[in-house]
Amino acid sequence: MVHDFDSDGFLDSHEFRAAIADLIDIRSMSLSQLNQLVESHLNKADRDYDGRLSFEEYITSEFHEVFVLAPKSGKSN
Ligand SMILES: [Ca+2]
Ligand SMILES: [Ca+2]
Repeated sequence: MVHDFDSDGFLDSHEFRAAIADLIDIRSMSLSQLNQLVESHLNKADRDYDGRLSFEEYITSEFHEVFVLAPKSGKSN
């Protein structure tokens, strides 16, 4: 996984946040919005509730599609 910085095979919440920050334009959202986004997507994707995402959770989660579809460089103004 690209964002698995410590190469332990899991995305923890910090790595997951970095993944989101890398894939969508977080400058357009507030910190609380970002925290909410990270938390909600992590909770949805974390199917075994260990607080981190395995590769399987990562690739099968709906946020993976969100990431793929996210207009990273989209500028609204
Ligand atoms: Ca990791
Ligand atoms: Ca998990």
